[in-house]
Amino acid sequence: FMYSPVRWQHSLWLLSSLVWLWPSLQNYILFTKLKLSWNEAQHYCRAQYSDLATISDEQDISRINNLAKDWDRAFWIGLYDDVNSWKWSLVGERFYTEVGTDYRKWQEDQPDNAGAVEHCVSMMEDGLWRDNSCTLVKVPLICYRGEL
Ligand SMILES: [Ca+2]
Repeated sequence: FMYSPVRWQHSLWLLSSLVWLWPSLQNYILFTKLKLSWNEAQHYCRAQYSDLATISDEQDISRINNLAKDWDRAFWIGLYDDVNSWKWSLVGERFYTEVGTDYRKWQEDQPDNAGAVEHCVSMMEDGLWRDNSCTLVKVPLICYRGEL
């Protein structure tokens, strides 16, 4: 048996680089154990990552569906209503594809602003979106991590 410190060091270095690279490749982070209001969810994502998830095309949808495939309930995304129009919580053109900020994937008959209190958007188990009360509904969330 020959102990090879150089080889061991090399493997360690390789491993730590992988661990370091992995999170930066994962742009969406789903938190299934938290149940927060939309504003709490926004605060949580802004404190730890970039913001609540922005979704700007079909590719984003399929990435999130992959991430959430074992998850069958609603979670907050970054879309909210400032009364006049829907907006993404995450600000900055560089985060958006050529589709821009206009991409939407509503459930049938949504958004309906039921009770005139639904100003925040969640993604449902079918992958489609609906507007909900920002404060009455407490669900998990999906954050977005922008490239540094
Ligand atoms: Ca609704």
